[in-house]
Amino acid sequence: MAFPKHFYWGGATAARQVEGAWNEDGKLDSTMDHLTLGTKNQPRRFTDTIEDSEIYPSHKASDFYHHYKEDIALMAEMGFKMYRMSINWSRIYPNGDEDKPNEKGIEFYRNVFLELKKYNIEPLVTISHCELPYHLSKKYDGWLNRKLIDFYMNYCQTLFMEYNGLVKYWLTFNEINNAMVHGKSFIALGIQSIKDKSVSANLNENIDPDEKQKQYQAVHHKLVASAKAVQLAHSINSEYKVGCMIGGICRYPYTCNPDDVLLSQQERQNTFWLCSDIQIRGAYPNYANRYLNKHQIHIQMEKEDDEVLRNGTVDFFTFSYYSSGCVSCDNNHKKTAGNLIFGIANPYLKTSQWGWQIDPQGLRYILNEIYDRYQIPIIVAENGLGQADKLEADNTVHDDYRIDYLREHIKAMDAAINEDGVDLIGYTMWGCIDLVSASTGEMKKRYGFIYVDADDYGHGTYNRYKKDSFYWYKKVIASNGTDLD
Ligand code: BGP
Repeated sequence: MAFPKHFYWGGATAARQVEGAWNEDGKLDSTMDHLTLGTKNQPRRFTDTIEDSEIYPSHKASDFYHHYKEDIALMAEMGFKMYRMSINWSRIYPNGDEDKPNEKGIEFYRNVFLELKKYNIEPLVTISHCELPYHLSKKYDGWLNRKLIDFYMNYCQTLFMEYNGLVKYWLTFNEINNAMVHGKSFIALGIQSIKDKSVSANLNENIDPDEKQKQYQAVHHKLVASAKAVQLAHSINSEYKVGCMIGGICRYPYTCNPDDVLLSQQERQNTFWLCSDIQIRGAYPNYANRYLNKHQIHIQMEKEDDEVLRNGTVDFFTFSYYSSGCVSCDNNHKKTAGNLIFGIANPYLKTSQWGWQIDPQGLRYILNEIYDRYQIPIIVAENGLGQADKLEADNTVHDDYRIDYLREHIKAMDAAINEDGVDLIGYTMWGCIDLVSASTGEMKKRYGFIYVDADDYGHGTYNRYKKDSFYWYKKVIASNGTDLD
């Protein structure tokens, strides 16, 4: 069956993982520029100063900053209709709290958007993809400080004005719910409040209670900022469409024991639905109180917040989806890794090289859950397979494993649209060009259709090569999803 006529086929990246040029043309360091290289088993470390003996993968990343024309031409060759990218806040406002933006930063993204326009590729722009100007983290303690709302609004105002006519689709925050799930706290909190200054591929779900209180406060500030940004965008251009972006946490009850079923329902409410319920329905849901009371979390709110949240609901839903996991009252079961999800392994599923469970059917399942709840358009903003690739002597990469993964997920979307009636309008495959892994900092955990000749240590030519999946995706797009062979 065919996908809708104007389906947005495309790919996705984030500035901190693809751009590099971390201190060029007026840009200052972002929080992510302080994260060292890790591995599957060794956590990345957050350092206050940049240490000579360490490797900081975001500093060069895939060097998109200097290759964007070539990279966008390759996306166009595949037939992309949409490119999800993010803007590096510290390129536009290097410190985050200054009055005037950095013109060179503004110019860079304008050039990127013009390049996309040349090929009729629609940008989907994440305003804040898990990073902050480092100064905001250090001086204000990040999103724990309500002042961040004003700095963010200033940044948004600049983007909405400068790129009026070049961008239509915006996302306020990447995976805004991630602070509810794990200890990647510096994404929301500033460095003053972070106790465990490391990021690990096996994230720890047991957040310290004091930190939990701070996380929820910080997320509240982000939710208010998001709602204000939606209103601002619509007031500047009524054609602007602003979406939420939720980390896709799909967990099943491990057994039909009612205790497991109830627990999995509560987990989904607390970790998956909480933020989108607020961003789409405009208020904290009833079940939020149960969770907040249980953990003695008290969110400090201002008088205006209720109204701001009510009036700043988003236009569409986006989420990331890589894998699924299970929930059980019995903690003795085998655990699994995953993007944001860890927890109990599902015996019916296989895992990727990095231990993430592969579950295409889960994508159809969660798409139905989302659409039944909200009835607004949906974009799968991230989905893909991180795997080590081998560049052959003739510069080819035979990545049939990636093609298999993507094929099955595209079939699941097809069924969700054509059999279940879900209003899915786009698919931006994650890491369309190889980039630095968020959880480990590795380059060798590759997602792309386009191979970037660089290793974990920044060695390599940074030349771009087309993988087998490149030609395959080109065919998928040209046939609007009917030719998946
Ligand atoms: C999501 C992030 C992305 C991306 C992805 C894959 O949480 O939004 O930035 O990195 O996960 O994860 P990883 O890079 O750890 O493989």
